[in-house]
Amino acid sequence: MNSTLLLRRDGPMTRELARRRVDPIPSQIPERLVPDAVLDAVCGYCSTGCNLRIHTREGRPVNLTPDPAYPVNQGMACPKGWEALAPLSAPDRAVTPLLRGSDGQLAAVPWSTAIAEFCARFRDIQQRHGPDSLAWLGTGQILNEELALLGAVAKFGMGIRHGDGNTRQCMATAVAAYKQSFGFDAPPYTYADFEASDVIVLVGSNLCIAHPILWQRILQNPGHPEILVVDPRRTETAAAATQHLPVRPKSDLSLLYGIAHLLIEQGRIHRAFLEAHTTGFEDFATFVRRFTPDRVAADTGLTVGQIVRAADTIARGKAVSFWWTMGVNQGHQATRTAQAVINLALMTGNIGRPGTGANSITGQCNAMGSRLFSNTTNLLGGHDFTQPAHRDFVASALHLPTHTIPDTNSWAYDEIVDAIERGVVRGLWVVATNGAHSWIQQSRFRALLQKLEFLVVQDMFHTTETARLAHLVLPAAGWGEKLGTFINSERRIGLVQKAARPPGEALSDFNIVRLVAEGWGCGEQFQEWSHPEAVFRILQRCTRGQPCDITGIRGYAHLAQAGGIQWPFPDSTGPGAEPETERRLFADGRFPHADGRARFLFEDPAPLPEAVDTEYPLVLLTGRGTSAQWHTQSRTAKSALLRRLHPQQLYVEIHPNDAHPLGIGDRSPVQVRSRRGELTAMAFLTTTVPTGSVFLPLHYPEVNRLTLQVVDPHSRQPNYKHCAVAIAPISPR
Ligand SMILES: Nc1nc2c(c(=O)[nH]1)N[C@H]1C(S)=C(S)[C@@H](COP(=O)(O)OP(=O)(O)OC[C@H]3O[C@@H](n4cnc5c(=O)[nH]c(N)nc54)[C@H](O)[C@@H]3O)O[C@H]1N2
Ligand SMILES: Nc1nc2c(c(=O)[nH]1)N[C@H]1C(S)=C(S)[C@@H](COP(=O)(O)OP(=O)(O)OC[C@H]3O[C@@H](n4cnc5c(=O)[nH]c(N)nc54)[C@H](O)[C@@H]3O)O[C@H]1N2
Ligand code: SF4
Ligand SMILES: [Mo]
Repeated sequence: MNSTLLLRRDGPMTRELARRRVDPIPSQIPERLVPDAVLDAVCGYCSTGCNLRIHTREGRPVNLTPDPAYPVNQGMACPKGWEALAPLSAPDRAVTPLLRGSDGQLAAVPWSTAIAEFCARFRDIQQRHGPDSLAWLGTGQILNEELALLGAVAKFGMGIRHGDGNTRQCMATAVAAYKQSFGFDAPPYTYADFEASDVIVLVGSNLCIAHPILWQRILQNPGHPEILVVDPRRTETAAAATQHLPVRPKSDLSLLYGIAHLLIEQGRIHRAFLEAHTTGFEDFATFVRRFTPDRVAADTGLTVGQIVRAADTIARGKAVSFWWTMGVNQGHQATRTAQAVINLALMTGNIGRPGTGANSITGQCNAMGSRLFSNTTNLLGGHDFTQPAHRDFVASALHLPTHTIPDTNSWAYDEIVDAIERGVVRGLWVVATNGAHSWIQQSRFRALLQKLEFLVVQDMFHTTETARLAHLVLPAAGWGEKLGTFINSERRIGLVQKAARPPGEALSDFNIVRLVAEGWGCGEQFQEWSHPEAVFRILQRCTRGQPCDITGIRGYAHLAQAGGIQWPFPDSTGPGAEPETERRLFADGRFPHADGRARFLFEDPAPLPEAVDTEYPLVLLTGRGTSAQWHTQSRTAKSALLRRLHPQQLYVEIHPNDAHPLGIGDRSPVQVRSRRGELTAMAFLTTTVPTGSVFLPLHYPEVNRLTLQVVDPHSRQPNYKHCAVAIAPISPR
């Protein structure tokens, strides 16, 4: 933290904060701005985790040059990365705290008033309504040190029991699937696996658009691999595949079980691996017998030939890697679908070797960090709130008494939402997520946000759909304006340096949370959490002995010099040891479950929560639209260049065979309706969507008016990829 800057900016509270500052080991990476510098920073958009070196002149960022030596992106970047500096100077940056007055308007207030009001209102709610009456919603888009401080202060300091984040919308399924199957949330791969596979299977993943640099890594594969894409739409990725399997939406379970059945029937499985390293295979083999090619063809809409060819390709592969993203994670049976992918990798022995793996590709820049350190679903360091030994361990790593650590899990995002409806949750603190746009079944969610007694929104911009509903807006610094670390999809911890001063009175999330802790009166508990690198050391301690042990990292300078370091990297590796640049998990076939074995988990396909009918005859698919748009567009819409790379108006993709009978022409206005709401869009006629389905990109604020809050029972992740809609032309007046 730059305490002098804080001191200048604010009054006695921050002076107190600065006085208490204790930093036992001086940081080697300065947080102070250096006038002319080249600073390493991992990109703040997607989980690929590209390096974008930031050049500064006279203390201001002027340019970016991705480092060709960085193992992830090798000097490449996608449009969002190249334009990463643009949002920093946007005119709608939140530059002072804003408090809603008795006239209903948001007005600028000093930090001291904002923090005092926040704490007074939250404490009042907590005293009147008990410990379940407050909650926070965090994110996979702030630094590890920030999300850890937020989770620790909220849970251990302020006694807020329930915290979740936008990672629930995104990665919760992968977390649940890995934990149940492997015993720990452990994506096993390294990006070099894209280049070492001879068969690459992508399930519900549009890499070309959502992870363009990972797609580049596939293109660098010298072996011209077979690429199988399972996606109802002929996406940019599917169009480039050697086999596109256009499954009926949400029929993946049947396909994956059907492929398993063929492999077993033909004896093309890895018996020795199954016997040595897994449990439950025999039951699984019995279970999948009912998924005959004919049944699977009927369930998925594929031909028997397509299914048999896919199984044959997988069986012939010497190094087969299986990858999945939101087409799997967002579904009513998402966890079992992810596990059906994992099962295929296990039964064919495609794990732990180069070019293999059951690989969930992450979404946001620090979703992996939030999985380990946000204190929401896991206790710090991948621990479990409900296990006394874990609580004791973390308490001693934090030098806190064990009783400050709750012994129950938080409610999940959807449960927090339901608790607002029941009048139980009355105060909500939202950090770096824009739920009023991105959460499912939007009209209900927005109405519930308005029901809250006190809504605090901490964001870079005061104009987001969620910030507009807040009682208090706290202005946050963004990527490039603060120091800390992210963890990318392949478990690589990378450094993000500070290259710009936040505008006006905006502060880093780190400093905002420290102010809240002081205002609440629990600052004393977090004295050691004085500076990002000091927090990094605390987090390292919390990982000791875990599968994600990172005690061997020798500070931020080590991360910068090594080109990021993948977990695990325990100090037992040896003093002064250097990590290998690319590392994968499970080379020895040992999984983190107590018996060292991976589990086969499976379940019968369940009926769709909202099947199409005559009134709502089409399936709505939603997802990423272009590589130039990020989620709710609070950042990407600020770049004039990026705005030229995508349609300005909401569009709906529809097959000509569905459009023509309804009298819908290309580029004509249409109304799309579901049982929850309606929106207007421009029809985009294309054969890339299958008949019977339409596609809407999530980047436009209206889209979630249509979606239905259905969650997977294991992960509680919402199903953004299936509901029933109707579409009609809007006749020109
Ligand atoms: N440009 C850009 N890149 C991003 C993001 C962004 O907003 N913009 N967001 C980032 C984040 S947080 C995430 S989580 C990732 C998401 O990355 P992806 O998951 O690749 O993106 P989506 O478009 O949400 O979904 C992928 C595909 O799932 C398909 N799908 C829908 N239903 C089904 C189904 O039932 N079965 C199968 N097999 N497929 C189905 C959709 O047609 C879609 O093409 O992207 C990250 N990268
Ligand atoms: N229909 C549909 N809806 C979806 C999806 C889908 O496929 N279909 N996908 C879901 C998925 S996978 C995801 S991940 C979510 C994403 O949903 P959100 O998290 O709501 O989307 P973002 O636009 O990324 O919101 C991040 C917010 O944080 C702010 N911000 C950025 N950096 C900082 C910072 O450093 N500090 C602070 N305090 N604020 C910051 C931004 O201005 C922005 O308002 O959307 C989900 N919603
Ligand atoms: S691929 Fe992802 S991490 Fe790389 S530059 Fe683009 S948005 Fe950033
Ligand atoms: Mo995501």
